[in-house]
Amino acid sequence: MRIWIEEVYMNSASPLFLRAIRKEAVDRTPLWMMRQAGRYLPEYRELRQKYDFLTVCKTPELAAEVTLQPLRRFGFDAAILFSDILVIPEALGQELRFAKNHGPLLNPVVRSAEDLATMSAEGIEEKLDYVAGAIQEINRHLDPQVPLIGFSGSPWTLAVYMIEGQGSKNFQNVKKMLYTDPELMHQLLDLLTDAVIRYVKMQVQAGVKALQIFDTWGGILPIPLFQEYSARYMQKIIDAVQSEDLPVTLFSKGGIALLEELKDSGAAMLGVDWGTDLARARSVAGANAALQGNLDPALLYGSKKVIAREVERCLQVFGAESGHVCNLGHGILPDIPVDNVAFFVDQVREISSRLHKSA
Ligand code: 1CP
Repeated sequence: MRIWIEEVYMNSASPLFLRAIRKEAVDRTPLWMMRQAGRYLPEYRELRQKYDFLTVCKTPELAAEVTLQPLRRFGFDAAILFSDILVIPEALGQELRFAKNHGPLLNPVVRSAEDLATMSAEGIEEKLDYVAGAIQEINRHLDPQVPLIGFSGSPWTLAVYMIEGQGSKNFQNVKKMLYTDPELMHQLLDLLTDAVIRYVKMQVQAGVKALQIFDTWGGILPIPLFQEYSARYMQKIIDAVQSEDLPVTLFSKGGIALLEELKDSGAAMLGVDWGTDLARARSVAGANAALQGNLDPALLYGSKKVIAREVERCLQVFGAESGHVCNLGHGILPDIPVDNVAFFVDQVREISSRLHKSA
C-alpha cells in the first residue's frame, strides 16, 4: 500500500514531459514546439526591435523573457533555453553575425589544419557562462512542472556551419573535407565533441532538466557514413552525461534510416522529422526510445479542419500509450499566424485527453 501511494505521488509530482519520455503513465500527450520562442510571436519581434539577436542570447534577463513568452501564451509542457547552436563556434573563435535576411555567417571558415590549430575547447564554459546565467534566470520564473530543455548542435551539424561559414544548399566545402581529408574532419569533430560535452554539462549544472541535440544536417551524410561522422559523436555526448540522470533527445533530420541508426544510441528520446511516417518510426525505434514529433511545420498554415485532422492522425499513432511527446517535425516557420498556433495547442490537448480517457 505504502509503495503504491508513493508511486502515485511520484507520478503525479513528476512533470508530464519527463513522464512521457520515461514511458510512464500520462493522462494526455505533452506538447512543445521546436523554435517555440521566436519570430512568429509579436512580443518577440517587438523585443528584437530594441536588441539584436546575440544581445538577447547573451543577456540572461532578455533570454529568460523570450524563453517564457510562448509559455505565457500557450502553456507548453516544456521550455527551451533561448540561445543558438552557433554560440559554440563563436566561443571557439569564429566571428558570428546574423545578416538581415541571410541567416548566420561565421568567419573565418575552417578549411585546413592551420585553421583548426588555434581552436581549443578548454575554457569554453567561461566563454559561455552567459548561458548558465540565462538558465538560472529562466528557472527562477518557471513552473516546476515545466522542465527546461537545454540544447546543443551535434558535432557534425556544428562542423557543417564552421566549414561552410553559413547555411548551404549543396554543402560542397564540408563534403570536400569529408572525402579528401577525413582525418581533419575527425579532428574537428573530436574538438566539437569535447566542446559540446563541456557545454551541456555546464547547462545541467545550471539547472536544465533535459537535453536535446540538434543534428539538423545529419541527413546530408550518406547512410553508410552517418555512424562514423555523426551518430558516434552524439553517442559520446550521451555517454558523458549518463550519470546526470536526465533524458537526452537526438533530433537528426533525415528520415527513417537515421532513426534505425540511432535507436541503440542510448538516447531516451528520438526526434522524428516531418517527412517521416510516425507509425513506421514507432515500429523501428519505439521500443528503444520515446519519440518526439512530427507534424509538418507548414500544417500550421492550414484551416482549422485540416489542423485538427492532422493532429488526430499524429496522436492516434500512440493512442493512450505513453512514450510520445507531440511536437512539430522541425522548427515553426516565422510567418505562422499566432491564432493557428493557439488552435493547434488546444487541439493537441483536447484530442490527446480524449484518446487517453477513452482507453
Ligand atoms: O530573431 C532572429 O532574427 C533570429 C532567428 C533565430 C532564432 C529565434 C536564430 C538564428 N536562432 C534562433 C533561436 C534558436 N535556434 C533556438 C531557441 C529558440 C527555440 O527553439 O524556441 C534553437 C533551439 C535554435 C537551434 C538552431 N539554430 C538550429 C537547430 C534547429 C533547427 O532549426 O534545425 C540551427 C540549424 C540553428 C542555426 C540558425 N540560427 C538562426 C537561424 C536562422 C539558423 C538557421 C540557419 C540555416 O537555415 O542554415
